[in-house]
Amino acid sequence: ELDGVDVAVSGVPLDLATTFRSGARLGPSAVRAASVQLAELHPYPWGFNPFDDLAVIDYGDCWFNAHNPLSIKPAIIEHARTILRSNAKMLTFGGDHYITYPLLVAHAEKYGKPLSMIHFDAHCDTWADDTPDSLNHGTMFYKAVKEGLIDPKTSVQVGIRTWNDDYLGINILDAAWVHEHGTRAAIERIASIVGGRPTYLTFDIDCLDPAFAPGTGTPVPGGLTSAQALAIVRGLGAVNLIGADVVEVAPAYDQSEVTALAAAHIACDLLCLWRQKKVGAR
Ligand code: 5AB
Ligand code: MN
Ligand code: MN
Ligand code: MN
Repeated sequence: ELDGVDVAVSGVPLDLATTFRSGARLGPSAVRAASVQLAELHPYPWGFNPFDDLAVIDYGDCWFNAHNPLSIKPAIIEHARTILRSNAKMLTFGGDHYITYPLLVAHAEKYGKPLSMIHFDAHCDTWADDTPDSLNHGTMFYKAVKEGLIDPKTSVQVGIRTWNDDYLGINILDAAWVHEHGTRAAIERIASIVGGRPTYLTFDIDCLDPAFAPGTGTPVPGGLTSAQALAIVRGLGAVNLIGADVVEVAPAYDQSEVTALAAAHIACDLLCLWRQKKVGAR
Protein backbone atom coordinates (compact mmCIF):
# COMPACT_ATOMS: atom_id res chain seq x y z
CA GLU A 1 0.00 0.00 0.00
CA LEU A 2 2.87 2.36 0.81
CA ASP A 3 5.00 1.33 -2.18
CA GLY A 4 6.88 4.32 -3.53
CA VAL A 5 6.03 6.53 -0.56
CA ASP A 6 9.05 8.38 0.81
CA VAL A 7 7.51 9.82 3.96
CA ALA A 8 4.35 8.86 5.82
CA VAL A 9 3.08 11.59 8.10
CA SER A 10 0.90 10.52 10.98
CA GLY A 11 -0.56 12.01 14.13
CA VAL A 12 -0.84 10.57 17.60
CA PRO A 13 -3.34 12.73 19.48
CA LEU A 14 -2.31 11.37 22.86
CA ASP A 15 -3.13 13.59 25.82
CA LEU A 16 -2.00 12.15 29.11
CA ALA A 17 -2.68 13.36 32.59
CA THR A 18 0.99 13.10 33.59
CA THR A 19 1.53 16.79 32.84
CA PHE A 20 0.21 19.70 34.89
CA ARG A 21 -1.85 21.01 32.01
CA SER A 22 -3.13 18.96 29.12
CA GLY A 23 -4.15 19.74 25.55
CA ALA A 24 -1.62 17.92 23.35
CA ARG A 25 -4.39 15.87 21.71
CA LEU A 26 -5.05 18.86 19.43
CA GLY A 27 -1.39 19.14 18.40
CA PRO A 28 -1.47 16.98 15.26
CA SER A 29 -4.49 18.76 13.77
CA ALA A 30 -3.00 22.19 14.56
CA VAL A 31 0.35 21.31 12.96
CA ARG A 32 -1.40 19.88 9.91
CA ALA A 33 -3.48 23.06 9.59
CA ALA A 34 -0.39 25.27 9.84
CA SER A 35 1.49 23.12 7.31
CA VAL A 36 -1.11 23.60 4.62
CA GLN A 37 0.38 27.03 3.96
CA LEU A 38 3.85 25.52 3.73
CA ALA A 39 2.79 22.91 1.20
CA GLU A 40 1.68 25.68 -1.11
CA LEU A 41 4.69 27.93 -0.71
CA HIS A 42 8.27 27.34 -1.67
CA PRO A 43 9.48 27.38 1.88
CA TYR A 44 12.04 29.94 2.79
CA PRO A 45 14.99 29.58 2.56
CA TRP A 46 15.28 26.37 0.57
CA GLY A 47 14.07 27.73 -2.75
CA PHE A 48 12.22 24.54 -3.70
CA ASN A 49 9.14 22.70 -2.60
CA PRO A 50 9.97 19.34 -0.98
CA PHE A 51 6.57 18.02 -2.02
CA ASP A 52 7.64 18.28 -5.68
CA ASP A 53 10.34 15.64 -5.21
CA LEU A 54 9.16 13.53 -2.28
CA ALA A 55 6.12 11.28 -2.22
CA VAL A 56 4.56 12.30 1.10
CA ILE A 57 1.26 10.89 2.33
CA ASP A 58 -0.74 11.69 5.40
CA TYR A 59 -1.40 8.31 6.94
CA GLY A 60 -3.88 9.82 9.38
CA ASP A 61 -3.91 9.36 13.12
CA CYS A 62 -2.99 6.43 15.28
CA TRP A 63 -6.04 5.67 17.39
CA PHE A 64 -6.03 3.82 20.67
CA ASN A 65 -8.47 3.18 23.45
CA ALA A 66 -7.80 6.13 25.75
CA HIS A 67 -9.80 4.41 28.49
CA ASN A 68 -7.39 1.53 28.51
CA PRO A 69 -3.89 2.92 29.11
CA LEU A 70 -2.35 -0.50 28.53
CA SER A 71 -3.54 -0.43 24.92
CA ILE A 72 -1.69 2.78 24.03
CA LYS A 73 1.87 1.48 23.68
CA PRO A 74 0.94 -1.58 21.56
CA ALA A 75 -1.36 0.54 19.38
CA ILE A 76 1.45 2.98 18.58
CA ILE A 77 3.97 0.18 17.96
CA GLU A 78 1.55 -1.59 15.62
CA HIS A 79 0.79 1.65 13.75
CA ALA A 80 4.52 2.29 13.28
CA ARG A 81 5.23 -1.30 12.20
CA THR A 82 2.58 -1.01 9.49
CA ILE A 83 4.33 2.02 8.04
CA LEU A 84 7.90 0.82 8.58
CA ARG A 85 7.19 -2.47 6.78
CA SER A 86 7.47 -0.35 3.63
CA ASN A 87 10.53 1.78 3.05
CA ALA A 88 8.69 4.96 4.01
CA LYS A 89 10.18 7.15 6.71
CA MET A 90 7.84 8.19 9.52
CA LEU A 91 7.23 11.81 10.45
CA THR A 92 4.90 11.80 13.46
CA PHE A 93 3.06 14.66 15.17
CA GLY A 94 2.17 14.53 18.86
CA GLY A 95 0.63 14.44 21.17
CA ASP A 96 2.30 13.80 24.45
CA HIS A 97 6.02 13.10 24.27
CA TYR A 98 5.39 9.59 25.61
CA ILE A 99 4.69 8.56 21.99
CA THR A 100 8.41 8.63 21.18
CA TYR A 101 9.03 5.58 23.34
CA PRO A 102 6.86 3.13 21.34
CA LEU A 103 8.07 4.81 18.14
CA LEU A 104 11.66 4.04 19.19
CA VAL A 105 10.66 0.42 19.85
CA ALA A 106 9.35 0.10 16.26
CA HIS A 107 12.30 1.96 14.70
CA ALA A 108 14.83 -0.14 16.64
CA GLU A 109 13.09 -3.27 15.34
CA LYS A 110 13.43 -2.03 11.78
CA TYR A 111 16.89 -0.41 11.89
CA GLY A 112 18.57 -2.42 14.67
CA LYS A 113 19.32 -1.36 18.23
CA PRO A 114 20.74 0.66 19.73
CA LEU A 115 19.80 3.69 17.67
CA SER A 116 21.37 7.13 17.97
CA MET A 117 19.00 9.94 18.91
CA ILE A 118 18.88 13.71 18.58
CA HIS A 119 16.45 15.03 21.18
CA PHE A 120 15.36 18.68 21.29
CA ASP A 121 13.70 19.56 24.59
CA ALA A 122 13.70 21.84 27.62
CA HIS A 123 13.70 18.66 29.70
CA CYS A 124 15.85 15.54 29.55
CA ASP A 125 12.90 13.14 29.99
CA THR A 126 15.28 10.71 31.68
CA TRP A 127 13.80 10.56 35.17
CA ALA A 128 14.19 7.09 36.62
CA ASP A 129 11.05 5.03 36.22
CA ASP A 130 11.01 1.29 36.65
CA THR A 131 7.22 0.98 36.50
CA PRO A 132 6.70 -1.45 33.60
CA ASP A 133 3.72 0.25 31.97
CA SER A 134 4.31 3.86 32.98
CA LEU A 135 2.99 6.43 30.51
CA ASN A 136 4.91 9.34 32.04
CA HIS A 137 6.14 11.89 29.48
CA GLY A 138 9.29 12.63 31.51
CA THR A 139 10.80 9.14 31.71
CA MET A 140 10.85 7.70 28.18
CA PHE A 141 14.57 8.03 27.57
CA TYR A 142 15.45 6.42 30.88
CA LYS A 143 13.52 3.40 29.63
CA ALA A 144 14.95 3.69 26.13
CA VAL A 145 18.54 3.61 27.44
CA LYS A 146 17.84 0.82 29.97
CA GLU A 147 16.21 -1.30 27.28
CA GLY A 148 19.02 -0.72 24.80
CA LEU A 149 16.82 1.10 22.28
CA ILE A 150 19.18 4.07 22.16
CA ASP A 151 22.91 4.38 22.73
CA PRO A 152 23.53 7.26 25.16
CA LYS A 153 27.12 7.85 24.01
CA THR A 154 26.02 8.49 20.42
CA SER A 155 22.88 10.43 21.34
CA VAL A 156 22.46 14.10 22.20
CA GLN A 157 19.91 16.33 23.90
CA VAL A 158 19.65 19.92 22.67
CA GLY A 159 18.04 22.96 24.32
CA ILE A 160 17.89 21.54 27.86
CA ARG A 161 17.39 24.04 30.72
CA THR A 162 16.00 22.15 33.64
CA TRP A 163 17.67 20.22 36.37
CA ASN A 164 19.00 17.01 35.01
CA ASP A 165 21.19 14.18 35.92
CA ASP A 166 23.61 12.94 33.29
CA TYR A 167 23.97 9.50 34.89
CA LEU A 168 22.73 7.80 31.73
CA GLY A 169 25.62 9.27 29.74
CA ILE A 170 23.58 11.02 27.02
CA ASN A 171 25.44 14.05 25.65
CA ILE A 172 23.80 17.37 26.51
CA LEU A 173 24.00 20.65 24.57
CA ASP A 174 21.90 22.78 26.86
CA ALA A 175 20.17 25.97 25.74
CA ALA A 176 22.84 28.15 27.38
CA TRP A 177 25.53 26.29 25.40
CA VAL A 178 23.71 27.00 22.14
CA HIS A 179 23.24 30.67 23.10
CA GLU A 180 26.94 30.94 23.90
CA HIS A 181 28.47 28.94 21.04
CA GLY A 182 25.89 29.38 18.30
CA THR A 183 24.10 27.11 15.87
CA ARG A 184 27.10 26.33 13.64
CA ALA A 185 29.01 24.87 16.60
CA ALA A 186 25.88 22.99 17.69
CA ILE A 187 25.51 21.39 14.26
CA GLU A 188 29.15 20.28 14.31
CA ARG A 189 28.85 18.81 17.82
CA ILE A 190 25.64 16.96 16.97
CA ALA A 191 27.05 15.57 13.73
CA SER A 192 30.20 14.36 15.47
CA ILE A 193 28.20 12.68 18.25
CA VAL A 194 25.77 10.73 16.03
CA GLY A 195 28.14 10.23 13.08
CA GLY A 196 26.65 8.19 10.25
CA ARG A 197 24.64 5.89 12.51
CA PRO A 198 20.88 5.39 12.07
CA THR A 199 19.49 8.33 14.03
CA TYR A 200 16.00 9.11 15.27
CA LEU A 201 15.14 12.78 15.84
CA THR A 202 12.55 13.82 18.41
CA PHE A 203 11.55 17.46 18.68
CA ASP A 204 9.64 18.49 21.82
CA ILE A 205 8.30 21.92 20.92
CA ASP A 206 9.11 23.13 24.44
CA CYS A 207 12.80 23.22 23.45
CA LEU A 208 11.74 26.61 22.04
CA ASP A 209 11.45 29.58 24.35
CA PRO A 210 7.83 30.27 25.41
CA ALA A 211 8.07 33.52 23.42
CA PHE A 212 8.18 31.37 20.27
CA ALA A 213 6.13 28.42 21.47
CA PRO A 214 3.68 29.33 24.21
CA GLY A 215 1.34 26.52 23.14
CA THR A 216 2.72 23.63 25.13
CA GLY A 217 2.00 21.95 28.45
CA THR A 218 5.35 22.56 30.13
CA PRO A 219 6.94 25.83 28.94
CA VAL A 220 10.33 26.88 30.37
CA PRO A 221 11.93 30.33 29.79
CA GLY A 222 15.44 30.60 28.38
CA GLY A 223 14.89 28.33 25.40
CA LEU A 224 16.00 28.29 21.78
CA THR A 225 14.60 30.82 19.37
CA SER A 226 12.69 29.34 16.45
CA ALA A 227 15.48 30.69 14.21
CA GLN A 228 18.12 28.76 16.19
CA ALA A 229 16.14 25.51 16.12
CA LEU A 230 15.45 25.83 12.40
CA ALA A 231 19.10 26.61 11.67
CA ILE A 232 20.22 23.54 13.60
CA VAL A 233 17.71 21.20 11.96
CA ARG A 234 18.60 22.59 8.52
CA GLY A 235 22.24 21.89 9.24
CA LEU A 236 21.74 18.17 9.81
CA GLY A 237 22.13 17.15 6.15
CA ALA A 238 25.00 14.79 7.03
CA VAL A 239 22.94 12.85 9.58
CA ASN A 240 21.42 9.47 8.70
CA LEU A 241 17.89 10.40 9.75
CA ILE A 242 15.66 7.31 9.92
CA GLY A 243 12.56 8.86 11.50
CA ALA A 244 11.35 11.92 13.36
CA ASP A 245 8.57 13.34 15.47
CA VAL A 246 7.41 16.79 16.58
CA VAL A 247 5.52 16.61 19.86
CA GLU A 248 3.85 18.44 22.75
CA VAL A 249 2.06 21.13 20.75
CA ALA A 250 -1.00 22.16 22.81
CA PRO A 251 -2.65 24.85 20.69
CA ALA A 252 -5.21 25.96 23.27
CA TYR A 253 -2.55 27.99 25.13
CA ASP A 254 -1.60 29.92 22.02
CA GLN A 255 -4.16 32.25 20.47
CA SER A 256 -1.57 33.43 17.97
CA GLU A 257 -0.91 29.93 16.57
CA VAL A 258 2.84 30.60 16.31
CA THR A 259 3.57 27.35 18.14
CA ALA A 260 1.91 25.16 15.49
CA LEU A 261 3.51 27.30 12.79
CA ALA A 262 6.98 26.75 14.27
CA ALA A 263 6.26 23.01 14.51
CA ALA A 264 5.13 22.95 10.88
CA HIS A 265 8.32 24.71 9.78
CA ILE A 266 10.47 22.23 11.69
CA ALA A 267 8.50 19.40 10.04
CA CYS A 268 8.95 20.96 6.62
CA ASP A 269 12.69 21.25 7.20
CA LEU A 270 12.84 17.58 8.16
CA LEU A 271 11.13 16.78 4.84
CA CYS A 272 13.69 18.99 3.10
CA LEU A 273 16.51 16.94 4.67
CA TRP A 274 14.96 13.73 3.31
CA ARG A 275 14.40 15.37 -0.05
CA GLN A 276 18.08 16.36 -0.11
CA LYS A 277 19.04 12.72 0.56
CA LYS A 278 16.81 11.60 -2.31
CA VAL A 279 17.70 14.06 -5.07
CA GLY A 280 20.94 15.62 -3.81
CA ALA A 281 21.63 19.17 -2.73
CA ARG A 282 20.76 21.75 -5.33
B1 5AB B 1 8.34 16.78 28.50
C1 5AB B 1 7.40 18.01 34.66
N1 5AB B 1 8.23 17.17 35.44
O1 5AB B 1 5.94 16.18 34.85
C2 5AB B 1 6.02 17.36 34.53
O2 5AB B 1 7.57 17.98 28.19
C3 5AB B 1 8.00 18.23 33.31
O3 5AB B 1 8.01 15.69 27.62
C4 5AB B 1 8.00 17.02 32.42
O4 5AB B 1 9.75 17.10 28.23
C5 5AB B 1 8.38 17.39 31.00
O5 5AB B 1 5.08 18.02 34.10
C6 5AB B 1 8.12 16.31 30.02
C7 5AB B 1 7.26 19.34 35.35
MN1 MN C 1 9.78 19.12 27.43
MN1 MN D 1 9.78 16.04 26.29
MN1 MN E 1 5.92 18.94 27.87
